[in-house]
Amino acid sequence: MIIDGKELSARIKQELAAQVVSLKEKYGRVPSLVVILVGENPASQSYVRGKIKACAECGFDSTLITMPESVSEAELLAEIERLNGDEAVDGILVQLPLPKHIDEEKVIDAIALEKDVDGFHPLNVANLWLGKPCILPCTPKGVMRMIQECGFEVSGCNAVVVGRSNIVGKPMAKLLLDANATVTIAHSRTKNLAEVTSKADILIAAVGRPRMITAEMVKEGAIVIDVGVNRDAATGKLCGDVDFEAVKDKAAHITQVPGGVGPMTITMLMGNTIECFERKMNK
Ligand code: L34
Repeated sequence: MIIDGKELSARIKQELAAQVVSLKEKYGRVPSLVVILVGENPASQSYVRGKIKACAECGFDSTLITMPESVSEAELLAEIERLNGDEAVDGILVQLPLPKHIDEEKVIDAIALEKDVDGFHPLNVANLWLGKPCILPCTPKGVMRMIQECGFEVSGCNAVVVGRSNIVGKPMAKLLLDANATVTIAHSRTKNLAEVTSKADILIAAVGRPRMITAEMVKEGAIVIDVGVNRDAATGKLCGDVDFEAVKDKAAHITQVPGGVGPMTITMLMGNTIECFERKMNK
C-alpha cells in the first residue's frame, strides 16, 4: 500500500486552514512566515515555491526574500537580525544548502529560537533530546505522521534509520525512540548494511543515494519511508533512496518520490509556523 504524501498533506492543510480562520478571529491576524532563498539552485527554488504556495493554501501571510549567490554572510545575518526584531514575523526559514562562503551553523544560530520554524536551532535540538517541548524538525515530524497513518504499532518494533544527518537521521531516530521503537542508526560505515536493514519493521532511508535500498535489504511486510530527494543522473528526474519498483511488492506500506515525504515536510512547516504564532500570542 502506498502512503500518499500529497493526499495526506492536502487533508492536513485543510485542517490547518480551518484553524487559521479561528486564529484570525481570536488574535486579529494570521501567522506569517518569511522564507529566505540564497542563490538560484533549481531544486531549492522548487521547494521554496512549494512552501510559499502552502502558506497561501493555509491562509498565512508569507514573504519570499531572494538574495544573490554572492550575498555576504554579514548581509544575510543582518537581514535575519532585522526579521528577528519584526513583530509581524512569526517564522523565519533560511533554505539550505547555502553557498560555501556562508557558514550555515552561524546562520541557523542567528534565527531567534521563537521563530525557528525548522527546529534547527541548537536550543530546539537540545530540548528535543531532553524530551522538553520544542519545535520538531519538519521532515522527521512528517515521517512520523505517515507512519501513524499505517495504523502500525510502533512500540516495541525494530526501526532502522539509514543516514545520520542533523536534519533528518538523528532527529528521526529520537522521534522513533520516543514512540518506543528499538532504534538502529545505520550509515556509510555500517558493516553488513543489508543484514541490519532486513531486520527493520520500519525502515527509513535518508542517505541521498539513488535507489540504494534494494529489495534484498527489506523485510517482507515492512514499512518503508523514502526521505531521499535525488536527481537521476540519466533522466534528470527526481528519485528517492529506495528502488521503489523492486521494493513495493515486499513492503506492506511504502512512500514514493515525488509525492511522499517532500510534501509532508512542507505541511509540517505550516504546522510549526502556527505553533510559533500561538506561542507568541499567548506570551
Ligand atoms: N531550511 N532547508 C531548510 N528547511 C528544510 O525543511 C529543507 N528541506 C530540505 C532541503 N533544505 C531545507 C526541504 O524543504 C528538503 N526539503 C524539501 C521540501 C519539499 C520537497 C522536497 C524537499 C518537495 O516538495 N518535493 C516534491 C517534489 C518537488 C519537485 O519536483 O521539485 C515531492 O513530491 O517530493
